[in-house]
Amino acid sequence: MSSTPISLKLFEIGAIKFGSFKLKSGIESPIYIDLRLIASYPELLKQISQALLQKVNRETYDVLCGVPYGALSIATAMSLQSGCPLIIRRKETKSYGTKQVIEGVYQSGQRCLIIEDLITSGASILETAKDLQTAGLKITDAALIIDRQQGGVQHLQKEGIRVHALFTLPEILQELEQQGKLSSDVVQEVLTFLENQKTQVPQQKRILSYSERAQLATNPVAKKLFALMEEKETNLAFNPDVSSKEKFLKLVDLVGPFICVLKTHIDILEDFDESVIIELQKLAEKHNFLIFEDRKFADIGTIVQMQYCQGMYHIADWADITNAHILPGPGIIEGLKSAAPNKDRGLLLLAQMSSKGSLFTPEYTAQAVKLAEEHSDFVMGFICQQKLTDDPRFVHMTPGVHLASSGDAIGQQYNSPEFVIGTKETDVIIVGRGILQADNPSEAVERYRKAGWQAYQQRLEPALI
Ligand code: 5IU
Repeated sequence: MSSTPISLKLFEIGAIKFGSFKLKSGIESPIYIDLRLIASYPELLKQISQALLQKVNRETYDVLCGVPYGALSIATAMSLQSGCPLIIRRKETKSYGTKQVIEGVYQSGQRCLIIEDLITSGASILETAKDLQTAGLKITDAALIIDRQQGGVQHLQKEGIRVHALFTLPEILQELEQQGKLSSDVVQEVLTFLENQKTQVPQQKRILSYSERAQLATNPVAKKLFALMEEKETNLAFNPDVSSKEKFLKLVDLVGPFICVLKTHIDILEDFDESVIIELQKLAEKHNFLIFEDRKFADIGTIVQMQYCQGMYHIADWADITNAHILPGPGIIEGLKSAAPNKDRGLLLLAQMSSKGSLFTPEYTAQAVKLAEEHSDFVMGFICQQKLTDDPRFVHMTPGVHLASSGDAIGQQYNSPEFVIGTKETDVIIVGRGILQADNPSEAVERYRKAGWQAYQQRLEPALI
């Protein structure tokens, strides 16, 4: 069997088909490639993995990692044949909370060879490379079976990754034609299709720093926040969800030097009186942080106006930031905005929640982005679980962050600071119990600050971003 060319074998098992196929994008294609079928043909899998191992100098890597899922079996077969250890990248990290994105044994600084079945734009390889890099691995090479010749190799080259492909798609077509499996008409049709499909090599995105975004922000509180984050080197927000004002103020004084935002649920305090606000404002001045009352307004414009400015708490008087659900429509934003006309105030829109079974849908989240764009003088950003827009003016703040736990018994789901800032590309981590319930909260607050800040700095580095 190993004497049969791999390309012919791929055709024989139906991993490469010719005809008329409707792709996910709706486009009609004269060719269809599904290399996952290889896993069902052990001899072919062996032949392919041997060929891939021969393609890349063994001196250039320490571990192997297949892009999930198509290349997992290939990478495993390569590992078995070469004795080179394998690591696995999880694709669905979210539902696993703080569990590792990368499974297996490896050390920071080791070189990882990425294995893939097919390359089109290179996006899947880059995504895997980014997770591996976040885990401290070095990525210089990727080995794969087929290069569709649609820009992916050049894209990866720009990002510092050399691609070793067993075949280009035109080479396979030529081989099949020579073997009498394809007519020259079909070959020509497929080549023309591929030419028309050529993807643009995407421009490398440059990540803006917090201070650059301070210049661009259209809301005054967002401007202040971005600037102070850079100045204090912190993207950590803390919520001391405790019920006594004494404990609350003590904690705030303790964490103040390490945070950019202090998030409150003022109605949790059992002994609330005006002195809390006076002391809180003094501490905000002393330690240079902003105050965010996590009030989650959800009523019609006129009611939220009153809830924001009146009642026991007079939130608009002391909270730089508050937040609102968009369920009632744009009136809630207009109501809150008109309630604090002469103050620098910012509103965060609730676009996603961290809790299990949350009813937020992608369409609803997209509406939050649209409303933010339409009210960018007052709306400063989002409470969310991932970056929602490339618009640099908006701050993305993410609750549900913990270094040691994956959730609580009543629905909270946690991710790590590295995952939230590095992979999900949000801006601020919101931490409560991770610090509050730590044996040593003052040590924990610095640990969270450092983890969040390092993830941000890594994101700013141009390579592979
Ligand atoms: N919070 C969430 N998830 C959300 C939203 C708010 O946890 O989606 I919107 C609040 C609740 C709590 C804080 O005040 O963020 C998280 O605290 P812990 O880190 O202690 O779970």
